Amino acid sequence: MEPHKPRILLAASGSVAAIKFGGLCRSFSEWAEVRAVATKSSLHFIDKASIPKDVILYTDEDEWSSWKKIGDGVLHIELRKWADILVIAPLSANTLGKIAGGLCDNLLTCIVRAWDFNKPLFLAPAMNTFMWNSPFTQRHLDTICELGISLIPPVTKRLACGDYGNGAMAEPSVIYNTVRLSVDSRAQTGFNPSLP
Ligand code: PCO
Repeated sequence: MEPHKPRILLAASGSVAAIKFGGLCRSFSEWAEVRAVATKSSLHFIDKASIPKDVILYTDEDEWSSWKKIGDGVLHIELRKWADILVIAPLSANTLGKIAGGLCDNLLTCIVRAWDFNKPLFLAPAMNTFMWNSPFTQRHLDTICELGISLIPPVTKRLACGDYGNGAMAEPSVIYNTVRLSVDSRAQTGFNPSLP
């Protein structure tokens, strides 16, 4: 059987860097099968018209709309089973904290809470420098590191509020290349996303 294209679940949480989410979906969809998840606050920054037509965008509203009776699929579980890889870009300070604490109060954090950590999960944080430098960040990153999650570190540049500092989301090309390289190297070691 031909291995299928990698199934990438791309998610955005509530940071101004979500303005770049449509572009990220576009670049990934040229190589992989992409589905997208957006939190309520990320929708403030996402231009839905920038999401490619073949990429389904799921939001919290979709979580329970198709569930009617026992046995019907539950969206966060379906997406968790479907995806080979989860990429959260941007990852807000709030969603970082929730993931580190195991909280799950929306579609995205429920997917993470149900995640199979044998499958890659990439996080690209984006937040103000004061938040990035807060002692909470290191605590949360330590937890995330223990779980085997891969961090795509933020960069130093002009931020949404005009401040200059670390906390800006890594360039979309860096996010794309990091994920692509890791998938290609797993493929070389015999990993096949179409096998269980
Ligand atoms: C609020 N938050 C941020 C988010 C991180 N910033 C970035 C970049 C953008 C412009 O290139 C906003 C995408 O600076 O990722 O700034 C802080 S004041």
